[in-house]
Amino acid sequence: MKLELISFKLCPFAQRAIISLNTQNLDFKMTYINPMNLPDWFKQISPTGQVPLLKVDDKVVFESLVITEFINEISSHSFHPSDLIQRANNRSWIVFSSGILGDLFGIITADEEKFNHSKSALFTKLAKIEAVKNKAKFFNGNDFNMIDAAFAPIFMRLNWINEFTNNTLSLDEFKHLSAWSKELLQVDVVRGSVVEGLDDAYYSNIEARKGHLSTLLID
Ligand SMILES: N[C@@H](CCC(=O)N[C@@H](CS)C(=O)NCC(=O)O)C(=O)O
Repeated sequence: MKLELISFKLCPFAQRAIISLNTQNLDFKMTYINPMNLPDWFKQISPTGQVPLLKVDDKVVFESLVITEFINEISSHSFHPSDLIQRANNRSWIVFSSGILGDLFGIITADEEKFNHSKSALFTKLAKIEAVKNKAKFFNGNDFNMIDAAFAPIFMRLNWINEFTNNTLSLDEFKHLSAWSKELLQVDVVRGSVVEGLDDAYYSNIEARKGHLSTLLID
């Protein structure tokens, strides 16, 4: 089976797929395209016009959560917990995590009023995860699971935003999330899931969006 993942360098949804492919040790070709100049071949094969897309031989799988489930299904072992209720619960929180990426988009792009709205929506969601997260290293314990791959791109961006500003989105009030974030950001497959210098590209992206967050940037 030939796998090719198509994405933009900055896409957090695709980053989940990269982390999952590498966690499961699957060979794949990575193809980055430019969001400002989408190639015609991409427009022809992408039903939504969005990335990530996983090409599997001559078929296309889209939607990051479907892609990560597919990656798990073709792997020799599952990186979901084996308990069925725990697994369903993990999947629920994985879907929930996509809403956080929506809040982050608002935080990066919006004027002050919408920024405050997105920040408050983000913190409401973070508080709900804090309430269910325990002291374990990762979400379920010592094993790095799909849910960890789903949340890692979020924590990476929160960490960057806190570094680039005066801790605008500090996780200090969330003890378990802070510890989980720290663990996730040290994992090799997480660190290796972005191209070199992506933090700088993220900074430039915040600047270029000219939203409220760009006024909070420090050098
Ligand atoms: N629900 C989709 C969301 C993917 C998504 O929003 N991708 C962004 C890039 S990070 C995109 O392609 N944006 C371009 C567009 O919406 O036209 C998924 O989970 O894969």
